[in-house]
Amino acid sequence: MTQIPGGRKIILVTGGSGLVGQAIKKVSEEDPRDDETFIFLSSNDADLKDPNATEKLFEKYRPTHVIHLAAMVGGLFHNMKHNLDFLRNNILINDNVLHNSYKFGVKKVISCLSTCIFPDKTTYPIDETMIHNGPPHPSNFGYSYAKRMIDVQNHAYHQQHGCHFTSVIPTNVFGAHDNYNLEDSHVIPGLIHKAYMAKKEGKPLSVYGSGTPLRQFIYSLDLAKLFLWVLREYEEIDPIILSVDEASEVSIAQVAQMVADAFQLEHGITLDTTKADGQHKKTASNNKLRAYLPDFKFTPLKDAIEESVQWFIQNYDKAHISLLVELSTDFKNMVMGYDRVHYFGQNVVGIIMCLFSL
Ligand code: GFB
Repeated sequence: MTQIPGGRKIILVTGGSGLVGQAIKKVSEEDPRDDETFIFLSSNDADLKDPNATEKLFEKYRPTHVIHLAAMVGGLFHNMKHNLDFLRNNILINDNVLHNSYKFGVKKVISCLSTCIFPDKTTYPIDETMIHNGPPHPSNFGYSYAKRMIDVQNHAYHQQHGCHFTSVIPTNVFGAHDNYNLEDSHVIPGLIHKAYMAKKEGKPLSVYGSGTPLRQFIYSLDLAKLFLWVLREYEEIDPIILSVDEASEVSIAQVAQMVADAFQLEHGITLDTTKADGQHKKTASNNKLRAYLPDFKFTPLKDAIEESVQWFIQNYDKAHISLLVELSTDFKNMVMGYDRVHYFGQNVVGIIMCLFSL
């Protein structure tokens, strides 16, 4: 085990440029500790699917602690199309990060799972003891089995080498710096992106599916505060669910209405029932968390949606939006001679296509 003089924590955050990573960056800067130094990595720093590149990273930073967020992630529709990639990429990333954490004597690793990994056929509410009790929902079995393996790896490293690797299981996360790509995104960033365009085009917000599925949504900033608590205080190898209370569970239609209200949409929402609903519900118990933190205050969902919408509007130009999806909408508009200036300013490829269309 590497002993760091003065007990300083060097905390490596894999996937540090994404939704949860950026929230941990914000919260850790607002609540700094003298003995903590955070290093936020992005996929530009190293391809964690590559064992040699991962080893070089650990060699370079010699972390004492790791918050492991890096993963192939995505919403229902992305999972349904890429279960094999989700399985293989996440297994490779997780094995490289955990094995190098062992080799470099990392004192603590916190990996991030998700409540979608729990069995689909189960009793509710779901709790931490049920993680391996049967197959996950077929829409995301690749991601789910790869993430379940982390819990198995954590116990194996602890049993054989005494390592202190643990994991947290958040419910659906949302907030600033999300992925707004309409094909790959989760539901809330997808709705925020579509509401932004509906506002611009004076149209209703199209909600995929029946709107009846139920979800517990945790705001990225609340999750970040809980990650810092786990880093500093949580000593178990067993995972812990990080979720809002069961009473805060809402339907997709209810959360879509909150997004529409935040944009003050005038044409309401429509349901596109040609699209899948996915898992009907994955109601999770946060009793274990509440036993540790009975007074933790979660941001009310409506307020968190408002803040997330304002962030997207103010950061639209640099938000993670897929170019192709953007082009098709605007290309149609451009061809109809609308919004030309916006087009040229934004997209190199757009310019080429413009030139092509002139
Ligand atoms: O966040 P989401 O994509 O994934 O939410 P899951 C899907 C639910 O939202 C479905 C509805 O019921 C969709 O029909 N929905 C409505 C939309 N409009 C939209 C939209 O514009 N985009 C999307 N994406 N959904 C994921 C797992 O499950 O949960 C992942 O597949 C991960 O692996 C994530 O665990 C947290 O909540 O169904």
